Amino acid sequence: MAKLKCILWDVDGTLADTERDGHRAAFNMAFEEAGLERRWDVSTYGALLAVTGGKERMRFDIDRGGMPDMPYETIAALHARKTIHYQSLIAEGRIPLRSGVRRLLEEAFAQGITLGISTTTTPTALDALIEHSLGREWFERFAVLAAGDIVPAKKPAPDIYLYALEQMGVSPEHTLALEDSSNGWRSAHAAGLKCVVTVNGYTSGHDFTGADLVVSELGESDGKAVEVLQDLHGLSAIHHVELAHLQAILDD
Ligand code: XBP
Ligand code: MG
Repeated sequence: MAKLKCILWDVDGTLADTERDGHRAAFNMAFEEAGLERRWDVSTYGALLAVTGGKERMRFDIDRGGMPDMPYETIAALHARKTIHYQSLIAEGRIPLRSGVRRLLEEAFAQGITLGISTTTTPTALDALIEHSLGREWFERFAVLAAGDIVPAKKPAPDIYLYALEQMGVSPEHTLALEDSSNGWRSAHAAGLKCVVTVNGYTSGHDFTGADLVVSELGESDGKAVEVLQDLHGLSAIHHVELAHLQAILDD
């Protein structure tokens, strides 16, 4: 019997390219509104993505002298405003799903594969993306929405994946993770999961040594062929990532 019973999806960078024009833009809006001079430009933000979690990212920037010091309560309040701005940007429909995401989600759902979310993002930011980019029916279709501060240690710690697995009652050997970053891949790997990585502009230079499959996109049958950047399972000639490929990776 096929091993694949569950797919756990990362959100930022995997479901959609939310970081540059979503999260980064929303942080800058919150900084401006609060009268702070700091702005995170595209390349600065790329470096800051080494730290997962928006509040943790701000603390990191403060500690390296990028922003004035402030107590946790101020960081949390600024971050709450950032999340509201992010929700508005998402509601405007500015950030589409990445290619192949809806196709694979729908095919897996139709085949009875358990689907879940495993992300460091704030739950209300995740809700906005589900509502406006995926569709409200997906609130019911995901078996678990594991997000944000629900676990104390964010990615690359395995905690959010372990939490999602426990909530769904599924074992790692029956589950595949979909990620876009090295922190995400390390988190999934540390939780004992096989992992397919779809890179983006911020993560294409990351180290994914040991990841099962690294591709430029999930892709579509009628689109251009995806670039296979790393492959451990004889999938180097694929045109786009299909459910059968994910099944083959788990069975291998
Ligand atoms: C995503 C993150 C998040 C977002 C911002 O990582 O690191 O911090 O950048 O979200 P991953 P919040 O895709 O690995 O989950 O500001 O809501 O924390
Ligand atoms: Mg990600």
